[in-house]
Amino acid sequence: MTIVSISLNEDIIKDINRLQKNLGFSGRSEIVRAGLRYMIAEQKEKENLQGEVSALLLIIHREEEDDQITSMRHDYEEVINTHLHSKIDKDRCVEVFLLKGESDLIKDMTRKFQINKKLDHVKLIAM
Ligand code: NI
Repeated sequence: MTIVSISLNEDIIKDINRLQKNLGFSGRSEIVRAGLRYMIAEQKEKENLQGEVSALLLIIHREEEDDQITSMRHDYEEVINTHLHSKIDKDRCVEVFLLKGESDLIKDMTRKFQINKKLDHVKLIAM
């Protein structure tokens, strides 16, 4: 195995420690490996999407990012069948997009939301 050093902030360290305790991982390296395997599997699943597809995109974000979503969604109107936006609690919202159309556009939309650091959780589910 190759040793790689990474920088993590305090919040992530806390989350890792919690995961280690709750899920019974033997160490931090094991958690990081599991997380990366998960991300690689997700990415492969996405890469396998081809042609016309149906998918669900789930986003959880802080309320103040509402405008961000509204401006981003305009580029993808042609694949958005249904868009549901609802408040979860005092300062968080959930967005559900039912998508149908060209897989490249759906993958592009997912990627744009996923690389946006202001959004807490972005998940694409292929149907
Ligand atoms: Ni909202």
